[in-house]
Amino acid sequence: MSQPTIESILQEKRQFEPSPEFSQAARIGSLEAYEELYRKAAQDPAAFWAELAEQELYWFKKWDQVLDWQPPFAKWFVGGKTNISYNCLDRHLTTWRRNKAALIWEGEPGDSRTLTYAQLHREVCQIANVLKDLGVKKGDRVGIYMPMVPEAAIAMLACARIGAPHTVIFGGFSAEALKDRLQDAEAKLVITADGGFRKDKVVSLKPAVDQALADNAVPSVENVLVVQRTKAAIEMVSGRDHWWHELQAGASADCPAEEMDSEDMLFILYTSGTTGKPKGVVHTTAGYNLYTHMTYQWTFDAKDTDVYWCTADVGWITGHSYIVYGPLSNGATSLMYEGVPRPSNPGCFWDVIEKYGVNIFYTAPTAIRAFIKMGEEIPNSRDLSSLRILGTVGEPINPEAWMWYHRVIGGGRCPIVDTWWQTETGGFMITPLPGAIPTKPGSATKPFPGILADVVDLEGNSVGANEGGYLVVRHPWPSMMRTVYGNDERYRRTYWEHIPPQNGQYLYFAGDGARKDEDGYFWVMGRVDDVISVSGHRLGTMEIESALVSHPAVAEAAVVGRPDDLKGEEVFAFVTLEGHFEPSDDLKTELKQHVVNEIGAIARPGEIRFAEALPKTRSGKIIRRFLRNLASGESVAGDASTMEDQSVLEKLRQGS
Ligand code: 7RM
Repeated sequence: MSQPTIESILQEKRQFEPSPEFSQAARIGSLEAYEELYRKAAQDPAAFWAELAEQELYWFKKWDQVLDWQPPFAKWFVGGKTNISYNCLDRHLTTWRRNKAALIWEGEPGDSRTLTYAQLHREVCQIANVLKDLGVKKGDRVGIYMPMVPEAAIAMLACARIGAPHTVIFGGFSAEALKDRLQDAEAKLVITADGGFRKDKVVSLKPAVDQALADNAVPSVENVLVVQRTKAAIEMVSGRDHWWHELQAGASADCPAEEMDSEDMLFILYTSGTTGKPKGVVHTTAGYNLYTHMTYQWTFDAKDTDVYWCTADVGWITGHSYIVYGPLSNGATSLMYEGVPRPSNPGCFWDVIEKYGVNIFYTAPTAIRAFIKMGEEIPNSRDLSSLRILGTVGEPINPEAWMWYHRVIGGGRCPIVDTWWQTETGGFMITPLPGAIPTKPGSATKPFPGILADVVDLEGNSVGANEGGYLVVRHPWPSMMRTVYGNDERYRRTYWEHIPPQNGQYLYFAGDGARKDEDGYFWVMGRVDDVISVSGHRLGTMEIESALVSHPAVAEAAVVGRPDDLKGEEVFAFVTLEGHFEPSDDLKTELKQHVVNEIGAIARPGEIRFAEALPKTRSGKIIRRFLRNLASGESVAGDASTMEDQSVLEKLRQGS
């Protein structure tokens, strides 16, 4: 029931049409309307985006040039001046939305808070002034390491307001991982909290910041701003650390939004790739604003009365684009929840939907699979009738999980938008528009207007219907990443040269395998590189391997994903030891904990297997294909003749 196989989805023939009532009330209400939009956009993408940019965003100054494309480097709305914090806040204040709920927050131990647009604006302005008082200037990077509290969104918007790019680091990352990212970004200030509540426990955050900054490891950081959430006893370093609430209390609520160039950096977000170090994905101001605005509006068929809930953490791109920027730019009501489903509270999601009358619910397949296990009596006993659209993201959804979601959560009446996209793409790339595109369980359906997606071979030629290939995009789009922070070459290599450009035609290589069926529907099959997905969290196998070999006992490590019913994939590590270390269960436990310390709990190996040697080619490359087979208990497939030492496989099979 974990990852879909080609065979299983090739047989998937079910199709679900939106109801006539739904389509009638929808922004894009028929397949013809979608196709017309798509055609118009594909003919002249720049003109299409320019028209929307004019209609949908506020500009201090209009752009001179819509698109400047010097492959693989794109600039959108060149010469324009705008500010995403202004578009998310200020422009709503002169409308009836002034007193509309912008953020509804449900905290873990039962506390909750609602911030109207006027209230959110006020707090953002205050914190923006606090940042300025602490010496943060336009262009300075600010690290944000927070639990799921409104202050996380406030911090992001405050940074955007003064033009200080933020880099949000997921609160589940360890001090080591935090340090790496703060160093790479050369952050000037860090915003954190004493801790947060996670799965019935208080988790600490500030001590990890202290540890990351110890011994002046990140010399660029001058100040730390600390939100009081758990009231746990923490150390405050005098002169460096400041309480958020204390500084906020003395701060003016008057802080005009900085006039940003369209291409000024809005944020860096680190994500895993094939090689060791995470990449700092760079997004800029105007294009990202426009694209997350439009994709939120059309994909979730935004109505002003909606309560919208995305269950992601703000530490991931989904939280950036679809908890904070996309919804708020549209003047929506965005719900933020601190909790996660767990055995002690298996109904918590449905309670939140019932309590707030959530209309649009956006979550991940891994969560849906966990709910299936817990039984449908739990959601069946809650009132979920407010729901009108369901969404899914993060990994391929297997048709069974899709059907369960549709039937049990959606009551058979809610369109499911299966949104394929990435940290790098900024916003939804392939997704149904719910009033227009009939859905098929397991398919993300069709590209968003303006997105020239395709499935190709390694030469960049489109493959035929139902043939597997690589998912690519043939034309730049407004929210595409601009570069890898500080590393243009890595950007070029990773995304634009994997499939060599031909006659100056560059293809964006997403790293996913896919096929297109006879109706032009996309079926995303998963990563084709060494990136694995554990509970929808993206992890590079190299990162985990580096963490393992940094332990004195480990000589060599190879990490693969093992299919898992609940998590999609689980981390499975093969490890060879340094001569004087003996395999033992204690050592396994120690190594697992070591990975947690180096990266964070999301990367904890589910299993470690000690080996005398790893299977390698004659040129010394680890043959992961074999290890994947071994990890999933399958027989080793394919040709083992390139292997240097044939006895290695046999020993691995018998290994403990
Ligand atoms: C938004 C996000 C990106 C990777 C991507 C895919 C996988 C995401 C879907 C999906 C199939 C989907 N950003 N992925 N959404 N696969 N169907 N609807 O997840 O940067 O963290 O990950 O996630 O492999 O390349 S991410």
